[in-house]
Amino acid sequence: AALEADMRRALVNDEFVLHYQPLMNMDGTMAGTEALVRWQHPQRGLVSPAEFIPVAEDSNLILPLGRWVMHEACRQLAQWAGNKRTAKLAMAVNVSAQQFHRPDFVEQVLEVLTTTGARADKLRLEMTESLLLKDVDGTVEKMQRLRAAGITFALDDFGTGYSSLSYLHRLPLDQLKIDRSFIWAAVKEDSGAAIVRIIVALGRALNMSVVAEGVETLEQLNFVIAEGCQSYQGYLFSKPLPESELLALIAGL
Ligand code: G
Ligand code: G
Ligand code: MN
Ligand code: NA
Repeated sequence: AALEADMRRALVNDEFVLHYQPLMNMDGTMAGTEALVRWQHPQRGLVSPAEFIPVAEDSNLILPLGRWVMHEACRQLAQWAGNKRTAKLAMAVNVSAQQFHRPDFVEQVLEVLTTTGARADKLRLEMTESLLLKDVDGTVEKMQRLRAAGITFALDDFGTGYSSLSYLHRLPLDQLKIDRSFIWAAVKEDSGAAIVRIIVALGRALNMSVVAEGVETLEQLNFVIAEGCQSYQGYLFSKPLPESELLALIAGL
């Protein structure tokens, strides 16, 4: 509850910031970035979302925080559109279940696009298996409305939740992100490699591009390239960065 009150104060004081982790194509070009929120706390320094997102999700705070993230990511996306070096980048935003299942979620996102001038076809929403399976009919309906505007969808942390393969084909997903635990296991155990292979085949069968998450070593990168992943994220290329550092990185590519 102390943390919750502190977060309310932080929202008012504008203490949250977004960092951006590159999503890399296998040819070395940058496909886009994933926006990841951090809390620039006046006393505690940079606080990880692993610490405050679960607290925000247990209260209603995830709603104003999620709105702030969506707005800030789209503002940044619109700004990048005006620069040759960054114009092609897509922006991925993580969406919490509470946020998505609000009745006005679709209108909220469309309004943010209008307000910021960001292009819908550059915005990708990342959602987890449990979020998507909560109310499949309602979920599909919302996704289709957002999709009609040009927004795309990624299934995040794939393999860690309770996926139901029977529902997966009903969801209009564009991208499947393999959870990092499988990428790490893949170069350690035969069974891990087999799981990655199956997930890539599943993605291909369902017409989704497949992203390897948490790539930390060249061995892992070579493995996921060989298995047919289309892109990757991970510390091997870059951790999530403040915008200024991301731009410096892009300038050096
Ligand atoms: O950036 P980092 O790996 O520390 O993030 C930790 C966790 O917090 C991840 O599961 C990530 O998805 C989640 N997270 C980061 N930013 C956001 C956000 O803006 N919204 C939501 N819902 N989750 C986020
Ligand atoms: O749950 P989600 O996939 O949205 O969370 C992304 C999280 O993964 C972020 O907190 C980010 O910092 C973290 N991350 C990204 N790449 C790597 C990596 O290569 N290794 C580790 N350990 N974490 C990573
Ligand atoms: Mn994510
Ligand atoms: Na993920």
